[in-house]
Amino acid sequence: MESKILEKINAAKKILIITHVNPDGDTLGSAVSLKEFIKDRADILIQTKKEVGIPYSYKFLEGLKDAKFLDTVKDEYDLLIAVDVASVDRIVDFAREIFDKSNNKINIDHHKTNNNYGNLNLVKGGYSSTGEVLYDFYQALNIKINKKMAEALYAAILTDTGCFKYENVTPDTFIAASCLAKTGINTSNIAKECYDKKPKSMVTFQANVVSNAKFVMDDRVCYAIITDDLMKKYKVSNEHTEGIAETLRSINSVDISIVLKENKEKNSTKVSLRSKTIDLTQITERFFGGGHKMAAGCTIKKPASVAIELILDEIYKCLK
Ligand SMILES: [Mn+2]
Repeated sequence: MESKILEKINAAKKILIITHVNPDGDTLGSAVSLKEFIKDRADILIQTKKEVGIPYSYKFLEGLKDAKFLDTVKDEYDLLIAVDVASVDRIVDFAREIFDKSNNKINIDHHKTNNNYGNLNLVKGGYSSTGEVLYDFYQALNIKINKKMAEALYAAILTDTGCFKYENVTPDTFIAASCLAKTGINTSNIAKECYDKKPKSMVTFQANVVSNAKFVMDDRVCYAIITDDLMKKYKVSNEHTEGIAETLRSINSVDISIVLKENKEKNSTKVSLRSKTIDLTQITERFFGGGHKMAAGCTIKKPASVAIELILDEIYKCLK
């Protein structure tokens, strides 16, 4: 599979590397490593409007500088590579049109729920991150990982493992991280860029959300609802909700934390779940969502007040 993918990359004139909606460090870092490898023939797509821009934590990745956005990307690519995109519905709007039309799609991912939607699929379900999948990809093909690629891959692995904390970490993850560190990248600085660049509004907003969280089932389950009005009040956007579910899960008694982000206009609610012990994919799959065992999500076409009842019903069944 690796050499088939390399053939496709070598044969293509113009390549679009597609990151998933609500981009995280894994999708962006993976994309940057590919861009640094392919160079000028490749563009990275970030699925927001240009005015929203590059997520604040990942501006240090130089490869994102000339990224395309949903309102600036053109239909001019003969090869599409989706990185860390668990399912096609994480590709939206015009990007989805381009994607559905193409017969030359590569899918590189590590989500167990990935259904191999590409024409070529490099999906390794047990891997910590797409960054680690790509690290192996370069190794298998004897492709030299330069410092810029290493920096991006390290950021991808670091963030998708919660700083090497999560269950998805294997001995091979540390080997990959070690080899990347040996290229001479500044690992401490990468961690600072990823975690210590939060805007003040984000931290105060999150403090508000956390302090209004509700606890049920003897404090084993905890949930917080985020409304558009609250986000407007603090002048924050979607990327600033990142980390709330992890904060709630870090409470001693909590098994499952839930963050519900209500979109009044669309009458729908985006649900993010985090768990310490329960496999969440059995819950999110009922709502056509996906993810990993300990971190998963779904979108429910109901207001948050209804969505939480539906989710809690499913959780009660699992916790019983
Ligand atoms: Mn990932």
